[in-house]
Amino acid sequence: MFRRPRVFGALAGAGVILLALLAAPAGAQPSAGAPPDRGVYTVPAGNAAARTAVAGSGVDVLGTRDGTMTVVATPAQARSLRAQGFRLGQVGDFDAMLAERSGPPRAAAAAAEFPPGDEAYHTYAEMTEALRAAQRAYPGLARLSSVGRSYEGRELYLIKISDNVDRDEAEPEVLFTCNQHAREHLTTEMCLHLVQRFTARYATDATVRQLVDSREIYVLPQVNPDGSEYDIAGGRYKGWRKNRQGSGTDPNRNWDYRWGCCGGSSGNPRSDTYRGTAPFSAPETRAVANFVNSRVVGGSQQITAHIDFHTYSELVLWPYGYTYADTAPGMNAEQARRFADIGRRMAATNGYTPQQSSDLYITDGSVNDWMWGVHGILSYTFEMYPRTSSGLSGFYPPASVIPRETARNDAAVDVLLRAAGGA
Ligand code: 0X9
Ligand code: CA
Ligand code: CA
Ligand code: ZN
Repeated sequence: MFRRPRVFGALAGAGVILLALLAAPAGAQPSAGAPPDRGVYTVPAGNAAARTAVAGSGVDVLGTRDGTMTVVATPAQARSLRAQGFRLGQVGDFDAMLAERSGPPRAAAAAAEFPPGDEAYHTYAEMTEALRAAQRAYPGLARLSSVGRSYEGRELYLIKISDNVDRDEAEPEVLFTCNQHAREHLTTEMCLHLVQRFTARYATDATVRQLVDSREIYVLPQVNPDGSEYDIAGGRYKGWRKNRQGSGTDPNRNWDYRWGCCGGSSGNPRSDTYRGTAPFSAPETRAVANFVNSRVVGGSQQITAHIDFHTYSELVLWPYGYTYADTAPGMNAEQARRFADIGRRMAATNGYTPQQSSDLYITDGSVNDWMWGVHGILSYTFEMYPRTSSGLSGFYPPASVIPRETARNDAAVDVLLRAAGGA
């Protein structure tokens, strides 16, 4: 099933450019393709329409909590928001904050790795090895495959966990996806924690055993491995969100349901919410969608529930994202109530705040809208730890929080796995 990655010629070329970047003083070079002198700001925006206006202005929204957004803006974007009446509070300089969080520059020749102190986070190679190890240790429970390749040619690994894992049994199927957004590294750890928990604890934990025996669990730890590797290349964080196709497509604006419909994405390739040239123009979203499409068996979708993990803000979000309305085509009042009910039950276990995703701001072309709108899959977004942050550090919490913040979602995940059976 596995072919050898063939990207690394191209990557070696990119490495030369990186070397040139690293030769410059730390913080002097903006991220490739990004405008210089970007500032991190807080922006009070007390209602969803105001937040949609801020998100739609082209700034990079880092997090949203209690009516205050944290954004990265160019001087022109900051001026324009102020001219619209928004009160911006300057938190710091984007590149200076990244340089500070990354620590002293490392030898450019070093292999891809997280900055010193953050090595417990998994690189793509380490994530791959962790999945292979799970399959080796639990061959009857875990089966590794790939749904396709990223733009730069990396395998998009998928691991299935169930009893009789090699058989397609008549059990509700549940999908967990992580790392659509490159810099949201804690989510990769979340997916790897799920793999660990549902394999290593199978023999001793009755809850785990009952869930694994009665469900077919699919975990896809890195939807956007190119972006994720780029974000840590050279041991220096770049605050990168998108994939690495051209100047980058936001995977979570590229799904083929009401794509680009409603002011919840950008048509500007430089924007951090660029929706791409067409629905599923990103190979990563196309590949995940092909996998989900392939789970329609005998006319019925086998996957009944899904969580897409993001950071940060500690939220449980449900569709639709493209409209403020609670009900819309494909979402009647009873279905909206079910989303809210299960969303609230999950949030009660982890202390997150439950809401319809458009209560945050409008997003179009997001994964949840496609999963539900096209396939009727009960699909949620979790925005993980931290609850608030004064800037980029929200994406780069210390590795010491990984065990606590991933285990924090165990009970919520179990609620969803049970709900996947119709409960
Ligand atoms: O904007 C996003 O894509 C997500 N937030 S993030 O800060 N991680 O980028 C929120 C997506 C929620 N929207 C839907 N679920 N529709
Ligand atoms: Ca099974
Ligand atoms: Ca099945
Ligand atoms: Zn995200």
